[in-house]
Amino acid sequence: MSNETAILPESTELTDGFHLIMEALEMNGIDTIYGLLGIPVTELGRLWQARGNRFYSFRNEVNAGYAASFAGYLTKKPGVCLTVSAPGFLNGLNALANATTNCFPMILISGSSEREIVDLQQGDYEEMDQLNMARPYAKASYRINRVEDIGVGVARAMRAALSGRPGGVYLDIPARLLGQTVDAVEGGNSLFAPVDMSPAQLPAPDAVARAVELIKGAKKPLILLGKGAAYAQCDEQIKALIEETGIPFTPMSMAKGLVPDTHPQCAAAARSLALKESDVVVLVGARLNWLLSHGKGKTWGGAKKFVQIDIQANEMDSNVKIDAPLVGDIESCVSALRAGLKGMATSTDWTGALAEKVAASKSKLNARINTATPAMNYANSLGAIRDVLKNYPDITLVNEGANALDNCRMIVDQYLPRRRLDSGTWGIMGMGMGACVAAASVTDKPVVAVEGDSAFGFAGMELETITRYDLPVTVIIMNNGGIYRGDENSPAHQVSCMLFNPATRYDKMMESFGGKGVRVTTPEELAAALEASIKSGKPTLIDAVIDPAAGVESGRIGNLNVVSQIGKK
Ligand code: FYN
Ligand code: ADP
Ligand code: MG
Repeated sequence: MSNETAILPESTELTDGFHLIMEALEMNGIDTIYGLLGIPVTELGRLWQARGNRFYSFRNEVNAGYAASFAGYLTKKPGVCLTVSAPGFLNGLNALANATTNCFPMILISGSSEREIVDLQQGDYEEMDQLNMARPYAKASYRINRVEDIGVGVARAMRAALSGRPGGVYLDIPARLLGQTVDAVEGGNSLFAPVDMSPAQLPAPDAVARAVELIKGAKKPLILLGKGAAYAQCDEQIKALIEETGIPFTPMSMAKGLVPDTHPQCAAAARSLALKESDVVVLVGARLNWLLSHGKGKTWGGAKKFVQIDIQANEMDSNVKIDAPLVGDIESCVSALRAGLKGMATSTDWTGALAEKVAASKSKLNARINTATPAMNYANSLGAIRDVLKNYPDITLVNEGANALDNCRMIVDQYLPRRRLDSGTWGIMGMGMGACVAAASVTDKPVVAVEGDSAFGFAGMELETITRYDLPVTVIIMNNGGIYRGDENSPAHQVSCMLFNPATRYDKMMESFGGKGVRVTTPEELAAALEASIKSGKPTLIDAVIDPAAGVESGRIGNLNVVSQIGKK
């Protein structure tokens, strides 16, 4: 170090790791960081804000990480999360793993302890080999050791998060790097913005021809839209493909609204029939994972051919044979399909059968929604929410829980792309409050979260974050007093492991942070409170008391649960 200082002329201006990291992020279009500060990154947060950038400071890193990942999904730009070392890093890593699983672009930046002490396991402050711990859970992991490598380190993180299949990237920042100095001009020159970070990837012409032939020959084609299609931001192309071919479509949960749920070709309300009876299924940015019964079994009925559009070549055949793989970016693939399918029409026998089922399912569901019950249930409370939200199509809906998730997905229609954020590929609980902050920070528009009371509990303290930033967020708690249900019998001298304290007042919790809290017990009260909170643009929590007996074990995925038969009569 002393040598380096000696060769610098006295008048040379210096910069340091703190400033170069901030400049590199700014150069890459990052203006917002979600995080939680402490040793050794505190000063980075302060300096970041002092430069006029935004910092959303959370109460637990996992929620900051979820916010970053959903911001990444919404903007097609990596969401950045900043944490302290070891425990802070581990909390953030949870969200990074979820981002990678969901194909959301995110960068987790964590401060870390001194390498020479960590590597000899000499017991440093928050000692942990973070880089290696992150590796299995991230799309890529890098450490920047030298101040002159900050430009290339940030560029690599950006490109790894965005290119091909998006994912989570870990960037390890040793404490010492932040304070390292370098000549300011030299440092500035080492930074750059990478060119074309998610380049178009055109599908091969023979792959397009194969897919076109298969789709043209189909008697009962179906398009399945996944959140990859929503992420791709080629909404008009996708709508045009659907409308020009007349093929019915069904959206995966976060693809709802990419084409409106009320579109005449939407077969969501005939989902089982559509999956079972279709003969050619075109997967657009959707994986044949557990959410689609791995493409086999009784969900899918008889013989089926699959066309799959995905940027990740080895996604093909992951569960069943893909008859026409289309490897490329969704916009290029969909536009190639449109050209090849010009003039195609879909059999009205097929579309008519689906439309009939859609109408029947909708009228059955409406009958449930319109049935008054002594205590609110999921159907009539969510029906009230649906009727309010249809007048605010631009609102982002955040949704998690088990029954709260499944019923809300079924009942509440979406009209615009990327307006629904939920538990995603892993079916996680706890993403809701982070997603609310992400949506509010990205859109500057109202956000409504429909939360199971259990799911909300994972991140309840972030109500303070929401009120501190005065975000236009309404959190609705579907409060049935327990996990799945609130009426489970407790064993002698114990409280059931599935129950919560029935005295809980979530509305008062919100009031304690200075937000508005409302408790409602009827669909009418719920609708009025929601309407008022959206209009107010103020942080609000609606504690919606529903029947403790409402809800079923594991929601609609009870088939995945394992139950002991031993000792059962
Ligand atoms: C859908 N449906 C409707 C409508 N929309 N009926 C009437 N009107 C409307 N608008 C019907 C649809 O046809 C289905 O009936 C049913 O409602 C459910 O629709 P959904 O939700 O699309 O279908 P399904 O089978 O539940 O979807 C499978 C799934 C989904 C796995 C993709 O359940 C899902 O995303 N689950 C995530 C669960 C999760 O992550 N939980 C968190 C962990 S909970 P039929 O056609 O008659 O079948 C831990 O315990
Ligand atoms: P869902 O849960 O809605 O079914 P998934 O997360 O399973 O959606 O699938 C999303 C898929 O979309 C991933 O396989 C991912 O590789 C793919 N994907 C994401 N962005 C693009 C893109 N721009 N072009 C092509 N494929 C993409
Ligand atoms: Mg509950």
